Amino acid sequence: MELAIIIPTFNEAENSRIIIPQIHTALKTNYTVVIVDDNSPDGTQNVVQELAKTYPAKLISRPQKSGLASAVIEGMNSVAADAYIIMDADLSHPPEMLPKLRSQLEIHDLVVASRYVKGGSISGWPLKRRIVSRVAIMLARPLTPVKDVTSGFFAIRHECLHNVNLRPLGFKIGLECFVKANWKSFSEVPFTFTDRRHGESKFSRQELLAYIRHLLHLYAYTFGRLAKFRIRRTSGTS
Ligand SMILES: Nc1nc2c(ncn2[C@@H]2O[C@H](COP(=O)(O)OP(=O)(O)O)[C@@H](O)[C@H]2O)c(=O)[nH]1
Ligand SMILES: [Mg+2]
Repeated sequence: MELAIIIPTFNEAENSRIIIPQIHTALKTNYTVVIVDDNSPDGTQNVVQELAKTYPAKLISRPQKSGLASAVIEGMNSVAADAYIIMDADLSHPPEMLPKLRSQLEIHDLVVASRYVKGGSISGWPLKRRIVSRVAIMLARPLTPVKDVTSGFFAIRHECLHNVNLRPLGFKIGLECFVKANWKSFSEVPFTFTDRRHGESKFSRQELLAYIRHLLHLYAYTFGRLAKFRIRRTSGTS
């Protein structure tokens, strides 16, 4: 199975220098790292181009900061792969988990690295961010059986996204895929999320508002589809 590891970056020069070799140590073969960078002023692109001489890495360069979700979608559209693994650059998502995600992809269409199943945890987040995360998860509960709905570390087979219209809204491209993609089986594997050591978080109050808008869109999408399905059944068409 050929994997594309999709990593959105904005000002992640230091982390990119660390994560690309770590991914290679974890996976060795049959993968390409796709870094989608939004013209980071800290020289992320130079670092990636330099490392691409040694490692299977590809840089997608965008002219300006345009959001995490749209970067991931652009990354997925830029490469041919049997499956994608989406992760952050900041080492919160440990590359040592990648072999586990790859082996689970042989069994399941969707594999989520999860902070909220037995054995998963979060290290280094202040209480406020933990509470925000819990509330965010509760609000999305009716949309998907995935427990860690806001996880940004997940793997999905390419075929599950065929004819799926992913909207580049906000930060939570995982939730967008969990709700809309055509997956038949999924698993959640526990991991410990560690807060970033280098660089700054791009998560902001604005992203929280974008999350609420995203939820409204997904509720309309899910329950609109359900209503259409019911109408079709009662009127006898298929
Ligand atoms: N290309 C791109 N990457 C982004 C953008 N916003 C965030 N990222 C990247 O998305 C990942 C997650 O962002 P991060 O700031 O760590 O968010 P947090 O973990 O929720 O605090 C990191 O690799 C960021 O560099 C963006 O607008 N464009
Ligand atoms: Mg982070």
